[in-house]
Order: sequence, then structure tokens, then C-alpha cells
Amino acid sequence: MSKQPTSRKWLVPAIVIVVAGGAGVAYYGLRSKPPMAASVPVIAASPADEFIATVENTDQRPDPAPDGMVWIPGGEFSMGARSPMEASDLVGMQATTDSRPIHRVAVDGFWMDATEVTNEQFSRFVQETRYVTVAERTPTAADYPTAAPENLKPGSVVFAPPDRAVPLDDHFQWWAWVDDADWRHPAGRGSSIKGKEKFPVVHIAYEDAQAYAKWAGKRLPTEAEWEFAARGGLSGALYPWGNNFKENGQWMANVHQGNFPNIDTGADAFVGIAAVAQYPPNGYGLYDVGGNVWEWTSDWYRPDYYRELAASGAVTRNPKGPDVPFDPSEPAERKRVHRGGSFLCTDQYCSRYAVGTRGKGEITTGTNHLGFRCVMKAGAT
Ligand SMILES: [Ca+2]
Ligand SMILES: [Ca+2]
Repeated sequence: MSKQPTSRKWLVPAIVIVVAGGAGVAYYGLRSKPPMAASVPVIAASPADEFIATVENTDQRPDPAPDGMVWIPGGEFSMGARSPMEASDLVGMQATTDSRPIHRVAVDGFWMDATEVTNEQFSRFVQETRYVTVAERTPTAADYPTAAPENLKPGSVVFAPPDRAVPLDDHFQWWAWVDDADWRHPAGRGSSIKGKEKFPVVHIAYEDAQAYAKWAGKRLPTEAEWEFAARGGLSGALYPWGNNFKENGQWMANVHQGNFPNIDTGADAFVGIAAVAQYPPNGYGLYDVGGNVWEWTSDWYRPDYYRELAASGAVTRNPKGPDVPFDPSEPAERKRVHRGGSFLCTDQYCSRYAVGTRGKGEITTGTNHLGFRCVMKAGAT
């Protein structure tokens, strides 16, 4: 495996996009305790850029529960992340600039996979359908006209940490294109998922996730559904489980400790990726909505989308994202929103396991820290 990113021009955008999705840093100034979910309805619209209580829908939970899914009641909630004190945004990655202002959103109830989709589950889909993921397909000259013919090989982007500390302003130091990396071979040729049946499937492009969801009779969550679910009934908490990164001294998510990117000490019990559901679930019974692997949502990415919704002054019902994607840092790329952070996130470099923050990724690009989970509408079973 190369320790350096490829020089293939057609891969460079992919790598930049991947890292942009997972690299933001900010440590919030927020330390105050937010209100818990209210037991009485709150009718008023949210004051600008403030969290107010979550009001869950009171519809009865439909039965039976689909296998491996939990009921998310939906309701009205405050979506987004609190503005950091700019002076405390120590590393300057501005993790909340695209998740402001906080605005009021309502979503209908739905079922959601309790865990990230696993290798075992994805294998069943592939066995039944013979589906071939994007990473396994040989890129064509028609799609990548500037690529040298010898570079048109299947593969994906893999975290390949350097053996020493490096400045954090050059992600090419720790991401590499690896020929033949795909969901069955997460680190490239010679690697396998044997014994990793309960690990989240990775190297999944957006269309791969969509294909699986369709086969399973499900769909991908909207960004609003994902955030409502991940908050677990809490309002304005920093994390899916509350405001303390460790609860009573206990690690609550698989993230990165040590020194990013070269030393992952695994103080949280896992170096790198972990099997799903190794930490306590959130208030709705969802595992790993913070950390382990990033998760696709169905919304196109735009950094100004929340500003647009907030400007309407109304509660937005079931938002589905902007009509077209736009990322000013890479305007030619089409990106959708990623959520939840990964085993590579650290307060040193990427704090986007914080529940209101957003990630983004070019839709044909998978990595070994990106997966997904699905949702299903009420009454579908
Ligand atoms: Ca870890
Ligand atoms: Ca996750």
C-alpha cells in the first residue's frame, strides 16, 4: 500500500472530498446544560440560533418492529450546532460554520436501523443480487478522460497513517488511493472481512448505499431524520448521549485517541474500526451515531442550507435538503451530507462526532471510514 496519495489527477478530487467530509475541527464554547426533552408541547418557533426543547410526536409506535430497527417517534426539534466562540475554535477547522443557525424542524416518525449496516448484511444483499459496488468497477476512459490508461483500475481511498507526527494541514499525508480496496478488502488486496461480519461495511459510494436500501425495502435517512434520531430525545446536547464526552468515566463512542494521524492508542478499546454496537445506545436505541463510521444521508450538501431554512422563520416539515449541491471549496463536485464522524475523529483534528455538525462527501467516493444505515416509513411492515 502506498503511503502517499496517488498522483492520478482523477483521484485527487476524490481524496480531497473525502477528507473535507471528515476533517473539520472545532471545540464548542458550549458547556452549559441544555434542556431535556419536554413533556409538554412547545408551540413557539425557535428563537434564532438557540436550542429549545424537543417535542416528540405522540402517535403510537406501530408494530411489529422490523428486524434490527428501532422506532424514532419524530417530532419538532432544534437542528444544528451552537456557534462556537471563534477564539476557542482552536485548530481553525470551523466545524460549525455550515451547521448554523440552529433552526426548528419537524419530522414524521420512522423506523431506523439500530446499527450501521454490517458486512454480514451487505453480503446477503450482494449474494442475492450480484451487485457490484462502485469501488469494484473498473473506471472507464470516458468517465475519466484525463487519467492515464494504466491508472484506470478499481480501488478506493484508505487511511494510511504516516509513521511520525505531521502538520495537520496536508491530508495527503494520511489518505492513499489503494488499488483493489473495496468492501470485501477494506485495506486493499490481501485484506479481508473474514471474522468481521459484525463490522460496518465500508468503501460504500452513495449509489451502493441506495441500492442496498432499495433491496431491503428501506431508504437512506434525510439529514433532518438522521439528526432527530441521533439526538435521542435530548435537545442541544453536544453528543448523542449528553454533554460529557465520557459518561462516568466510560467511553461512549469509537473515536481516535493519541496523536492524529500517526498514533491511535485505542484508549476507547478500539484502534481503528470496531464491530457495531460496542458502546451504549442513545435514547432511541441507536448505536454508533457518534463515531465508528460516517454515515450517508440523502440530502445534497450546501453550506448555506440552514441559513435558507432559518430565514423562512417557520418550522420546516420533513426537509429533504437543497435541490442542487454546492460546496464552494470544490464547486465542481456533487456532494451529499455525511453524519456522525468516525473512528478517525478526534478533538485534536475532527470533532464532527458532535451531534449537530455535518460532513460531506462526493457521491462516487467511498473510504474505509464511511458507511451508512437505513430508515423505513411507519406502516411499511
Ligand atoms: Ca478508537
Ligand atoms: Ca456512525
